[in-house]
Amino acid sequence: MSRRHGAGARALIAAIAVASGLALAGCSDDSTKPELKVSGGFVPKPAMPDMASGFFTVTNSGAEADELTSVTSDVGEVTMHTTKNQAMKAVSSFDVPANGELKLERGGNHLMLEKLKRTPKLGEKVSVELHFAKSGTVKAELDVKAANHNPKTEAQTKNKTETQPHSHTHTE
Ligand SMILES: [Cu+2]
Repeated sequence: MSRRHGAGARALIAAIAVASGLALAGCSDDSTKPELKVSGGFVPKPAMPDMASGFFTVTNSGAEADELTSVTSDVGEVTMHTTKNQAMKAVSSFDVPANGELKLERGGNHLMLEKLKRTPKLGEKVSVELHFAKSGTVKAELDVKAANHNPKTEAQTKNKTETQPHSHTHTE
C-alpha cells in the first residue's frame, strides 16, 4: 500500500512554512530596533554622605527611538531629574531619539542617587541598571570622579588632565 502525504503531513509542512516566515520577519525587525550604547558615565564625588548625582550619554544608532523609564542601583534609590530655570524637577522618563543621543550632563538632565548605603569614593564605580521601554535593561558603570569633574570643560584642557587622582586627596 503506497503512502502519500496525508492531511496531517500537509498541515505540518504549512506550519513549518509559517514558523520560518515568522522567524524571518523577526530578523528584519531587529534592524529597526534601537541600538543603545552607554558611555562617559560618572558620579562626582559627593559632598554629602548619602546623596550623589550621576551623568552619562546614551547613544542610539538604531532607526527607532527608545525611552529610559527608570534607573535602579544597589547603592541606593535613583530618580531622574531635569533642570529648568536652575531648579531641579523629577521626571518619569527621558527620551532617547532614533539615531541620536540622550545626554545627562551638569546643568541639565541627571540622575539623583539618594539614601546611599555607602558613600562613593574616588576611583570606585557605581553600578546602575538603566531600564528602557524597548531595549530592556542595560547595565552601566559610573566612575566616581572629582567633585568638580566636568567632561565639557575638561575637553579643552585634556592634556593637563591626569587619569588618576592624587592619592593624598583621598583618605582611605
Ligand atoms: Cu536633581
